[in-house]
Amino acid sequence: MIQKLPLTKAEYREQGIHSDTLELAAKLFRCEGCLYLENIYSPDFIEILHKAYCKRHQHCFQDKPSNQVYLVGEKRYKIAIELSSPFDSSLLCTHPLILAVIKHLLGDDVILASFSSVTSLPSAPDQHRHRDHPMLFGAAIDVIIPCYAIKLIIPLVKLDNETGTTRMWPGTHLNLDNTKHQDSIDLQVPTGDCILMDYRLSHQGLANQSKQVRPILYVSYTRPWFQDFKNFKQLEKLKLNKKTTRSLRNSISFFAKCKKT
Ligand SMILES: O=C(O)CCC(=O)C(=O)O
Repeated sequence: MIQKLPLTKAEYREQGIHSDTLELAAKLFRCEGCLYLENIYSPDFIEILHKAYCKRHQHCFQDKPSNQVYLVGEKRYKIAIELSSPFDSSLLCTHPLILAVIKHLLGDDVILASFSSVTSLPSAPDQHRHRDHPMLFGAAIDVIIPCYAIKLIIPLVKLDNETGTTRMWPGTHLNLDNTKHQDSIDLQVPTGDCILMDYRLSHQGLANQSKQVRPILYVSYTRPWFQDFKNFKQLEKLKLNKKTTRSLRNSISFFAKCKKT
């Protein structure tokens, strides 16, 4: 079971989160390693992003992977996205509701670490089960320490049994051996909803049995000392221009030169 954070009408209207709700978010996230946020974006906004994404990256959607993608499974490509219109919207990396939760979980000095996407092509098979990053020490302390890196998952099409959802194993961020834990959940996610996931959580993209490509946006936030050295071997972590660099700086810290690792 992955809990939905119960946001009140006032919280949606005022785009701010009450301290009690933040406490609940922290409790649920600590226990499950993920948190479901409903109705964060309007489906119309997601459709604008979806159309722009497909137009921009159409040339990458080939069975033979191009050098602009990084393979994260068969027919499953990680693609860097330039933060230019419409991806320069402040709602993506610095959404007030999401950022309030993220700062509560990772601290006020949180870093925006990366902005990227994963697209599965039609007939992509199940991805391998994995965590997003090796544990820090490979020892018991890894599952005692608080979260240090979070991935925000924003699907650009609805995730269901046809397009393939992301299977998650709640609680595995607190298990050193992630293969032991068997109770998984396959979330059905309409457009507009999003999910926060601890980097340590075990998960797997499921097969795309539809005829359309299935893109998901990922925004990563980390504590300032953490460096993701696994996921950006050939890709830029943040593709910024001068305008987005300037506007982002007012809301969140980031490393201006996010080199490939
Ligand atoms: O395609 C998916 O659903 C999951 C992809 C993912 O989370 C990953 O590659 O780390």
